[in-house]
Amino acid sequence: MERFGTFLGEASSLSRHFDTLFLALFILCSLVTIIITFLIVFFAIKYRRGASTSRFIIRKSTAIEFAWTIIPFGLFLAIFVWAAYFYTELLVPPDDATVDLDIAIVGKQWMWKLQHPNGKREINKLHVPLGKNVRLTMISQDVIHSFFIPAFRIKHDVLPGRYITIWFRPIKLGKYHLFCAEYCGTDHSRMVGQVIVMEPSAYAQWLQQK
Ligand SMILES: [Cu+2]
Repeated sequence: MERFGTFLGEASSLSRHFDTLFLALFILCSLVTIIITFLIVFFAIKYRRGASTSRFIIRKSTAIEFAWTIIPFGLFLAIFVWAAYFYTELLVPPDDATVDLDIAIVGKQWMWKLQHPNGKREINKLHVPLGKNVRLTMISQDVIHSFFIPAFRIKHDVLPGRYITIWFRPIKLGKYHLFCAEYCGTDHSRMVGQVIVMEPSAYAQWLQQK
């Protein structure tokens, strides 16, 4: 069963971490919104035209000023550090020696071209073995594209003239959407594909097929 709050399947080792981060950010922002909205409405009513409330007593509290500046700052800074940590996780595989599979990807208007280590190529389809660390080295042939697999929670811009490396470890068999997430021209909306997670033995067999 899917976890509450997630409408997408969690199909990679990083999915859950990004979901928790998103949930924390959502809750924090909701609290800030609720508190500020409440205060706006509360003061608008309290100091409405004609209200008998005194407008001349001004009490200053440095402690309160510091508290409402430093506490939210600290909370949002923590979210930033948390997000930066997992962004680094996405870019850097746990250890170079633990990469099981290297895939080379070229984005172009309007398709994804992918190549496996033995030279086998595919277009708009990516077959990967379950439970293995897959490293993607991506570049674009023309404009900026963005490689996006929602179920894996991985998305990264693919640029012309610069290699980008990200990685993932699929934890669930199945077929998943692959999108281009950066508007790249007329047929951007058709620049879609499929990621197929297979048992390692089935993948090995598939790799040998002509
Ligand atoms: Cu594109």
